[in-house]
Amino acid sequence: MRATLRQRFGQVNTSEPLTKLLETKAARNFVTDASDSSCMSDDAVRSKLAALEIETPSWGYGNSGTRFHVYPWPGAARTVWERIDDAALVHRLTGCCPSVALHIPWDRVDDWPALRDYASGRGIRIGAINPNLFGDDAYRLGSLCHPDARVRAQALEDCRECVEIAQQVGSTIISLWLADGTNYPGQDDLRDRHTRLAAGLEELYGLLPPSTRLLVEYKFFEPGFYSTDLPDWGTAAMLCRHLGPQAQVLVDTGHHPQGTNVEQIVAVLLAEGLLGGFHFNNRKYADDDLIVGSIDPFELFRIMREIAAGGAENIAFMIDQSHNIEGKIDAMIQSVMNIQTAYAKALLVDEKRLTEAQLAGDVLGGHRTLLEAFETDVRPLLGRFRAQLGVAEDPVAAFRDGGYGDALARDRGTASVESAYEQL
Ligand code: LRH
Ligand code: MN
Repeated sequence: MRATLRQRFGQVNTSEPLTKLLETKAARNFVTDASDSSCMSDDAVRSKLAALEIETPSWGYGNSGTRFHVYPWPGAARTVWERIDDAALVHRLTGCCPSVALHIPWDRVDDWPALRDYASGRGIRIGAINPNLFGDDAYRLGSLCHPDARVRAQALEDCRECVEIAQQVGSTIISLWLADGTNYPGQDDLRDRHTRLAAGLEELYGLLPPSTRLLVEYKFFEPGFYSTDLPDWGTAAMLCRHLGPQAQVLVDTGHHPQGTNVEQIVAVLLAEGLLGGFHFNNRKYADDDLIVGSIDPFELFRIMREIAAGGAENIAFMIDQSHNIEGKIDAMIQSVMNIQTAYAKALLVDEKRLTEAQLAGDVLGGHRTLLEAFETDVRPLLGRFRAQLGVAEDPVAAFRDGGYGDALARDRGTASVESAYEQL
C-alpha cells in the first residue's frame, strides 16, 4: 500500500531538514544525489516511458458518431476481430499499447479463448472488460439502480458474465460505468437509488476473483439529465472504500463539470491509494471524447505530473474516445503520442527546485518550475525512445506513409451505420 502523504511527508513542517525531504522525492524519482541537478536523466525518463503501457478501446476503432449522424470511415473496423487487428497495428507502430479493452456485448463472441489466442497471435492481450449496462431496453430507468429488482438482477447477471469472460481471456480488470440516472425531479427516490447502487456493487464485488480489480467510473451527467447515480469522484471513492481493496476509482478525463481541477482529484485519489485508472480523452464542452491532449495539453501535463510525482505503478492507463469525423487508427496513435509527450515533460520537472520554491512560499517560482518542464521540447527525447523501441520517430507519419489506411479501405470497404435519429 503506497505511503500516504502524511506517512511520506507527515505534516510539512519547515524544521524537517530540506535534504531529508528532497532525498524522499529524489529516491522516488531516480535522482541519485539530491545535491546535483534534480532533473531526471534522459535514461531515467526513457525507462519510465518504457514502463508506460497505454490500453486502447475496441470501440474507438469502429464507426461512431453523434445522434445526428454517423459518418462512415473507409476501412473502419466492423467486427471485434478487425478491432483487435487495428489495436495490434497501433501496438506495432507505437510499441507501447499491448492490450485492448472490450465492451460487452458490443465485442461478444462464442469462443473467448479463441479471441484471447487471436489477440496474442497478433502480439497483444485482452485488457479491461467493460460491462454495458445501458444498451438493453430493460435499462431505460437504470440498471443496478433500477426501481425494479428483476432489472437489477439482470444487470448483476450481465456483470457476472463479464467476470467470467475476464477469467477466460486472462483479464484482471472489470471497468464499470453506469449510465444510471434520472431526467426529472420526482422520477425516482434519490436515496433509494444510492442504496440500490451500493447493494449492487457489493454483490458484484463478491463475484471478483482475488486477482481482479473493479474500476468504478463516475460521470457528472448524460444520459441522465437531472441526476446521475455515480456523479463524481467522491461518491465513487466512498463506494470503493465500502467495497474493499480490489475496488478503485477510474477517472475519465471528460466526465467533470467545466472548471473542475482534474489533477487535484488525481492527486487526492493517489494519496488515498484509490486511483485505479484513467479513460483518457479531451473535451471543450461536455463528454466530447476528443483526442486526449488535443484541446488542453497543459491540463494533460498537469495530470501526468501528478502521476510522475506519485508513481504510475498499478494504474490502468486507458484511452476512451470516439472518432466521429477523423480516421480511427491514426487518431488513436496521435492520442498515444500526446500522452507520452505529456508524461515525458512531467518527468522533467526539476523536483529539487520545485520543492524548494514550494517550501519557501515562492509562488511564482514554483509555477515557473512547472512551466519550464511543460515548455521543454521533448520530441528529440521521444525520438530516441522510439528508436530504442524499434518504432518510427513519428508513428502517425509511419501509419500514413505506410499506406495502412488505404489498404484497410480496399480490404474492408465502407460500412454505413445509422444514427439514433436516422433509425426513427
Ligand atoms: C461513458 C464512457 C464509458 C464507456 C463509454 C463508451 O461516457 O466514458 O467509459 O462505457 O463511454
Ligand atoms: Mn469512459
